[in-house]
Formats: sequence, C-alpha cells, structure tokens
Amino acid sequence: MIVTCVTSPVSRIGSRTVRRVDTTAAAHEAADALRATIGEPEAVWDVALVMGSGWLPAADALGEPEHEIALADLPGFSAPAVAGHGGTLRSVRVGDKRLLLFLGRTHFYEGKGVAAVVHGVRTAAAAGVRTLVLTNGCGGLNPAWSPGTPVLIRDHINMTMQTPLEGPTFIDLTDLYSQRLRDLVHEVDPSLDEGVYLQLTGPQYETPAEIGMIRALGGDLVGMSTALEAIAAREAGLEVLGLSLVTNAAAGMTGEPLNHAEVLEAGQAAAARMGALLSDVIPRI
Ligand code: 8IG
Repeated sequence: MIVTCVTSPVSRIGSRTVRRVDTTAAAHEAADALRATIGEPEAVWDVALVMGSGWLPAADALGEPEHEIALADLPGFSAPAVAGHGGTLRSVRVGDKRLLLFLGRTHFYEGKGVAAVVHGVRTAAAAGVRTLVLTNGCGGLNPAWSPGTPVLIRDHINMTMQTPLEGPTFIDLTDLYSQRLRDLVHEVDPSLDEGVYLQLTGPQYETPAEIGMIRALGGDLVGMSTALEAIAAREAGLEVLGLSLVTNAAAGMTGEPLNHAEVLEAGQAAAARMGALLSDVIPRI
C-alpha cells in the first residue's frame, strides 16, 4: 500500500472515508516534502505535466529545470525496481507558469495499486496545481495516424475496471478532457485530430480481436495509462488536458508485430514537434 506513511493499521481496516482522507494526507505530505527539499516552504505550482512513453525526449524543450529530484525521494513514491530507472520530478518556469514536470509515471500493471498510480496527480493538486496535462504513448486505431502523430484526447473509456475513488464519490466526468483546453491547443495547432482513449491494464499489448472490440466500442487510441489519473484529477478539482502520441498502429493493423523499440523511435522522431507544442500550450493555460 503506497500510503503507509499516513495510513494507520486502524484506518486501513476502518471506513472507506478514512482511507480517502488518508490518500489526500499522503499527497499533502509529498507536496510539503517537495517544498522542503527545494527550500521553498511556500512554493505553489500552476500546471503539472506527466510525460508518458514517447514524450520524454521532448522534456528538455520546456527549459532548464530550477530543481530536479528523484520521485522516490518523496513520501508515497516507491523506489524504482532497477536503480536509476525511477521517475524524476522537475520544477520548470515556462512563461509566467510554474510547471511540475513528472518524467515517468507509475502504471497499474506494476501491481502497486490504484492509489500509487494516482499519487503523483494528487501530489500535484496538493502543490497548488489547477491544471493537469496528461501525455502518453499509445496504439492508434485510425490508419491515418502514422507513428509519431499527436492526437488530442476528447474522451476516454476506462476498461481497467478499476477506480481511484472510494466511497460514494459520484464525480461528473461529462467534460473530463476540458473543451476550453482542447480549443486552446487547437489555436496552437489546428491540424491536431481528436480521439477517444481506451485504457486497459496491460502489460500485454492487445490481440487483433481485442482491437476489433475496442474499435466497436468507440476507441481510437489504446494504452495503459491516463484514464485513472484523469479521474483522480477531476476528483481533486483539476482541469485536464490529454495528449496521446501514436507510437504504433494498434495490433493487427499492419501485419507487423508490435515492439517497444518502435515506440522509442517514434518518440525520438516526434520530440521536436511535441516539445514545441507543449512549450506553446503551457504558457497559454
Ligand atoms: I506506446 O498498442 C503503446 N502503449 N495497450 N497498446 C497498448 N498500450 C500501448 C500501445 C498499444 N502502444
């Protein structure tokens, strides 16, 4: 359980309400530890950006970080399985905005639970953030989207059958991927298509038959992140922007097998466009 630092054994077997309060407390503990680490006890950030697979090469385009720390050094973020392979957190000024930049995220398939998957989002909210930009690398179901094509997320289908919410937390998701923010991105790049992102748990990629199912359900993009984080963000009152990078055609579409090298290559090739897009969008948020 990721929130052991503030979850007493009593609350763990206690009511759901107590546990929900504890995930918020864990996030505030992490945000306070971040402020203490950088020596700014009053620091507040405006925007958080989660860089998914394929997006990491674009991170440097956002500018020189004022601070960079290992996420594992903050409470509630677990140490990486492989030393040196954990996520990092940067604090960057972009225009007049203070940006919390998460390089790497916890995926559901790591088996640490949904609270661990969304701890970064809740920490960002506790650090004052009002707007969350979620990026990911994903498979594309539209043959017009060649690897390296960015697509705006219009809506999602959460097929993980999980939720970060506990208790009777009836959150409205009607405009989860904010129309205001999508309009703003379209001002910067009118050519961007929109699509519905469908999250599965992974870690295996889909079978061609599953891609057929996803298409029938209305999914345009398929991946292993983002939807659970977006739900937690909305619970925390954040406005959400979602951007997918199609790094591969979904299974069965090309006759070729899927491979991770293809994902990394698509990210490298698209880095300049993605970096410019994010640098243009964030100051306007
Ligand atoms: I990058 O084709 C990336 N992540 N589920 N399917 C799923 N996740 C992905 C894919 C994909 N590509």
